[in-house]
Amino acid sequence: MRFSTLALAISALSASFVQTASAQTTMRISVSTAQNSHQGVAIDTLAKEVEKRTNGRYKIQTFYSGSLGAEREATEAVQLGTQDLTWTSTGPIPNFVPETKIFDVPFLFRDYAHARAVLDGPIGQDMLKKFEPKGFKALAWGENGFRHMTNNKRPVVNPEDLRGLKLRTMENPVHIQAYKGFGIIPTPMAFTEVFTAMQQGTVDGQENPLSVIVANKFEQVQKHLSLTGHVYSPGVFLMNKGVFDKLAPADQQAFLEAAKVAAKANRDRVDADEKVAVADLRGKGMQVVDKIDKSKYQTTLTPVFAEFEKQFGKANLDKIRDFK
Ligand code: EAX
Repeated sequence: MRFSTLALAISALSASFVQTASAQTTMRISVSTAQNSHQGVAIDTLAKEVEKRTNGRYKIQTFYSGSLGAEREATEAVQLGTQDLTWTSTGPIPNFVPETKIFDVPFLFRDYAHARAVLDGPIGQDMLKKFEPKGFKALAWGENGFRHMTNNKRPVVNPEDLRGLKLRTMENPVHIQAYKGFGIIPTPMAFTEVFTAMQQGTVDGQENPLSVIVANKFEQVQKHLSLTGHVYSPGVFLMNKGVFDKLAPADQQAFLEAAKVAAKANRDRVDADEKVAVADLRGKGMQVVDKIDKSKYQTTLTPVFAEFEKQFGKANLDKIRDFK
């Protein structure tokens, strides 16, 4: 073989190798709770599905327990582009996309079927678009779950039992406003500090879905759980918009489809957790109040709901409440 042909063959081969090597991109994603959880399943499934659908050209490294920062920091990092992706609850999101606040109104969603239908329907899909001007591509809604109250002071049966409790809240203005309506002393703080705060008695308690309570072993530092289900907590898969926009159209589709599969795995894990969580937590020594008259809690919040109707528009709240 003439030298020049051999040289051409070698350069073509090395070019294709460089192309293959450079085509492999590694991204990072994080959640604020342990891997063995509904949030861990969400990002593990996303990583698996993206790698499969892009034939290994995109790998996603997964980080748990807030190791890349709590939800607010991780969301900021994704917005800045120093982190490619995160899965977060909507806790800190009103600080980035204020329109999402409406989803954090207590007792807005009837049950899981209702919440999922709203988020996967036109209302929720339109809301995902509102992330884009803020530098995010919101790939899909995930799920954190209906939130319940825990504390170390006393059983909470009626809303009056909440009065004076110092509870950690997410850094979410809607939650803080509502919990004040119960007479709670809200103490906003990043999730990564919550376990220690309860252990040291800095706060009397917190509120979170059963999946979070179980995954983070809160029964070790909390005596009382009340199944208030006072608010639904959506999750969301966020990607830096610039990174997403640079993807080839087929890869953008791959990320979006992967996120849909991951959202289903995330929700399935919440369903599975909720079947066993109460018995599990009782077995580990928590006192669980499972007969809660939600109408009493809603009545207590009447003045706050009047505020929310002014803030969000009664029609917009009713559109969500009445969505079938
Ligand atoms: O992992 O900060 C919170 O309470 C959120 O529910 C978070 O997703 C817990």
